[in-house]
Amino acid sequence: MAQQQDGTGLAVEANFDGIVGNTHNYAGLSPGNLASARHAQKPSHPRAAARQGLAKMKRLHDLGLVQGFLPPHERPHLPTLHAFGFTGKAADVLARAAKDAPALLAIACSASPMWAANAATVSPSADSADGRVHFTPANLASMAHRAIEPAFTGRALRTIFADDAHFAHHPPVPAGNRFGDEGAANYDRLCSAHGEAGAALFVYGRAGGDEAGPTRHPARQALEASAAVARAHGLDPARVVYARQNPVAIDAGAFHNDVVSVANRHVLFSHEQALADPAAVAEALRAVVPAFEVVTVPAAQVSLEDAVGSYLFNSQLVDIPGREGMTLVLPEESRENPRVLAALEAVRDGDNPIAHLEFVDVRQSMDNGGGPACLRLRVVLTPAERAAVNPAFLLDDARYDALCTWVDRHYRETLTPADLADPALLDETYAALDDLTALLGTGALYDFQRAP
Ligand code: SUG
Repeated sequence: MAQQQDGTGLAVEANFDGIVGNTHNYAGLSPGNLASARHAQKPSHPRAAARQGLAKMKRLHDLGLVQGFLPPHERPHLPTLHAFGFTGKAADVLARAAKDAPALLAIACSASPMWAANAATVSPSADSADGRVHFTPANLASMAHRAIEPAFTGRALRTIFADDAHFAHHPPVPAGNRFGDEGAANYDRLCSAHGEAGAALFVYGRAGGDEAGPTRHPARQALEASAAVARAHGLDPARVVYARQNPVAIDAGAFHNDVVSVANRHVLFSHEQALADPAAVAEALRAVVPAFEVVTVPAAQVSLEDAVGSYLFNSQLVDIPGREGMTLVLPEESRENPRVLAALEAVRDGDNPIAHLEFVDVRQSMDNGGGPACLRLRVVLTPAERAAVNPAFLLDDARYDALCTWVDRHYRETLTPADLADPALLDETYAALDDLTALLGTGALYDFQRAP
């Protein structure tokens, strides 16, 4: 009862999706991410990509969920190109980078911050020692184009979750490939209700100097980084479970665990081969959350290859208000593979808490290896915490319309790799972001707006 009176029993999981940036492109920057490699150098469609992302947010908002968003990052990011030694007028910087080091230009232009699951790890107030919501931006140390994200991510999170009474912000875990942190893409929280203390499940691909990792593709998440985040957030060690990701899954293209698992409250929906030792993990989780339940899809039904190709596990497992049973929000691609669709229908119709399937079109993101779950950062909020969120970053019908109009005004329909050096694209970025910060009332948020 006390839980209900102080409002914590009414805590909800909000989703903050990354708005797709106007330079959304396919540069093949992520080894081990098979979709990124497959689509490298293909033309992209930034306007469609951003509209698909907004449509997903609107769909979840209309279904009754709390939906927020994170702003796109400034790309091309001139300070990154300056740091690589390209100086002078903006147009010259872009032209010389394109000629001498196109890979560096691609790094400075990637719209990868759209995958908000990698933005940070977030611990709800029910789990932290000081009763605040804790945020640690991911250092994303293992991929150069993503390692430039944490500084702005931290600034954006502090802008959205500004109230110190409710929100605590930590610096990223010191970088270095051995301490790679990929944020919430390798973190799930199991609990009986969102407002009650839960179990934090951190999945890692590498640990210390051990050699138990994958052999073909990089393991991005380090155990040491997860442990640092758990300490910084004041999590109770008795409620933290560390689990090794199955190296076979990483080698099959599951570069983050959220490609092969997703959780909601007491339920983990997972591929049989997602974790190295699923039985031990289930036992550890059940010790903290007695109602813990795992819904496993056997490899005999859906191979890892089909799982990675269709992203059925990169779905959002949510409670829709007024609906009995949980809902999986899945990418369209997962109903195009007959084996995957059959497995999903068996789950929906089986004796387990998952009862509904919803499909969304996020194909532009999918082609770079990002499904519905990659696009969102989960933040559990009590009513008081929700009231303390900067309301400009919460989606409602009017905000959705305004963002659609903004995208249509500023985003190109098509972008090719050669376009990244076009100085007009930089001008378009600055005009778009100036309009966005005016729309959101943030004042100077971006580097180019703050430059002396
Ligand atoms: O980090 N793709 C992203 C996809 C991230 C998906 N996120 C989660 N699974 N949570 C990545 O590999 C590709 C960019 C390019 O190749 O242009 C890219 O960064």
